[in-house]
This record gives sequence, C-alpha cells and structure tokens, in this order.
Amino acid sequence: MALLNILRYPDARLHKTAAPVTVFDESLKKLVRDLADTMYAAPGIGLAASQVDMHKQIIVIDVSERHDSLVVLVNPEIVDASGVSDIEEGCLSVPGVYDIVERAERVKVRAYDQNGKPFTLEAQGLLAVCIQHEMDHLTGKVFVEYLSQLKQQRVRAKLAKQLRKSA
Ligand code: K1U
Ligand code: ZN
Repeated sequence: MALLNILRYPDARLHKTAAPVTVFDESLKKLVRDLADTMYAAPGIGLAASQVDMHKQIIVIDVSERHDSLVVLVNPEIVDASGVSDIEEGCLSVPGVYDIVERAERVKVRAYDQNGKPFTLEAQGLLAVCIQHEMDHLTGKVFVEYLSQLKQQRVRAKLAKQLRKSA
C-alpha cells in the first residue's frame, strides 16, 4: 500500500490540465489502488489524480459509509446533467474549508474502468456532486474558485496560517 502526497491549494500544480489515459496497463491499476488507499486514509470520499501531481484523467470516489463502493472513472465525460444541487463541499487539497457550490443534481457520466472497459453511470446527490468536483480537478479547477473574491482571500489567509503553524 502506498499513500501519495496530496497537493495543497494554492499549489500551481493543481491548475494543470490532465491528459486522457491511452494505455490501460499494470501501472494504471497500481495508480488506481494507490489513489483509493490515499483517499480512504485521508479520509475523503473522492480523489483525482491531479491532486497527487499525476496529470492523467483518473478519479476514485466512494461515498458509502462502509467504504465498499469504490467508483473508478478513467477519461470521464458528462453526457447529461439536470437539476440544481447545493451540497456543501470540502476538498483534501483545501483542508478545513467547506462551502456550497451550485452543481447539477443529477449527472450521466461515460467513462472507462481501470481495465479499459467502457461504462455509463447515472448519479445523483452527493455522488453526482463529487463526480463534478473531481472532474473539475482534472481541468485544473479547485472548488474554492467558485466562491466570491472575498471568500477566496479568506481561504488563502486561513491556509497560510495553517502552513505557518505546521512549520
Ligand atoms: O479533495 C477531494 O476532491 C475530495 C473531497 C470530495 C468532495 C467532498 C464533498 C463534496 C464534494 C467533493 C473530500 O473527500 S473532502 C472530505 C470529505 O468530504 C469527507 C471526509 C470524511 C468523511 C466524509 C466526508
Ligand atoms: Zn477536491
């Protein structure tokens, strides 16, 4: 089991765009296992490869209480979205910050699993919000960037204080 280092906002590497996966090999399966182990250990309900400085289109999510429903999305694409959700979000790259972002309530996602098998997933509620949050990471967007400038300034000040305390 390997736990990966999660980048902290405002690290510039969080703003890189992830490339599609083209080869479904053993190293991809290992990265998926490491991402899942890192997510469960954090603990979190989702993790995008971008957050561990691996700029490939890979996401792991598990919103179950028993940690027994891992969803792996490789090269995900939202093909349908509807409704409006206002679930409070957190982010392992922005520890201690929670806020509401307007997202679609339901999404239909097309993706591949770690073996290269294509599938379609229909999600709603927290799973749908988590998928949208993690897909934003793949395009270099962090959820706090949806917040007002004032809130973003406060987030940066809070994170800078956390950093000073831990130094
Ligand atoms: O950093 C991330 O992208 C993961 C993030 C995912 C997420 C959470 C809530 C709404 C949208 C996306 C997290 O997992 S933050 C931690 C968290 O939510 C949590 C931690 C422990 C137990 C339950 C939830
Ligand atoms: Zn996040």
